[in-house]
Amino acid sequence: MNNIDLAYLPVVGRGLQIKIICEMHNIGINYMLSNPMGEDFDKDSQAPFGTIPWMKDNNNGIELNDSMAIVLYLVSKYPGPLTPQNSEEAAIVNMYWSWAQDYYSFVLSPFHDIITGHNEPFWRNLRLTDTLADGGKETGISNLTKLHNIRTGFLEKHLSSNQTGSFLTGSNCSYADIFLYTCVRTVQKTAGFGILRDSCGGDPFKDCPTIVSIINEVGKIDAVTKASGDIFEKAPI
Ligand SMILES: N[C@@H](CCC(=O)N[C@@H](CS)C(=O)NCC(=O)O)C(=O)O
Repeated sequence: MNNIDLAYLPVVGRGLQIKIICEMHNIGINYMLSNPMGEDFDKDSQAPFGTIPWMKDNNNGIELNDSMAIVLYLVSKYPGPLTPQNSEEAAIVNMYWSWAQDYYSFVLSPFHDIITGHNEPFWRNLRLTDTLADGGKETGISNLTKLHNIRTGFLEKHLSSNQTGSFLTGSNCSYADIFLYTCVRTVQKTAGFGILRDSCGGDPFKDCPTIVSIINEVGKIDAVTKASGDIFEKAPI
């Protein structure tokens, strides 16, 4: 069986989508927990960019240190149901993937700072932002809730007038659907994102029926439930 080393954290984050994709494409994973939430891998010295996810393909030794690069590599090197059929399909899937990546980076990730109480500058090497600055927690949550509504509002409007099947790009599930699924379920279910649910009156996706119907379709795929296990119930974020 194909086999990769994958270093990430014991949270949903940017790791679960890679696990699901591996499950769907029959790729075995040696899962390593990185600092600051594990000791199998030291992202600061072992990952070239100091971030995770990081992966190494044990078949050929290639190492990759970016989630999208990892996913694009895996679906092209080890073809399966998520491999795009042509350049046009790949381009559209990548566009939706990047929607989810932006939503994760600019909405979910700043929420992580509030949930975990981290507000020191440079606690992450990727950005110099303090979500709690200029108004503290309440203002931070209110601003990010606004951003959540704007971002999801654009996607919902676009999908409700363009969607042609059960998934983002038609009748087949893509790796972008998988990332959208992990983001939406994180917000709907994890304990930490209770603050966003409360801030939205209970359901942050109440005005997003198209997004929710896509997510529910993704949730029916066996490999998705198998790879997810009880992570949404157990992981904090
Ligand atoms: N563009 C990168 C971003 C990776 C990223 O931000 N990873 C976070 C965890 S989800 C991280 O390693 N943060 C630690 C840091 O920035 O120092 C990717 O998608 O892989």
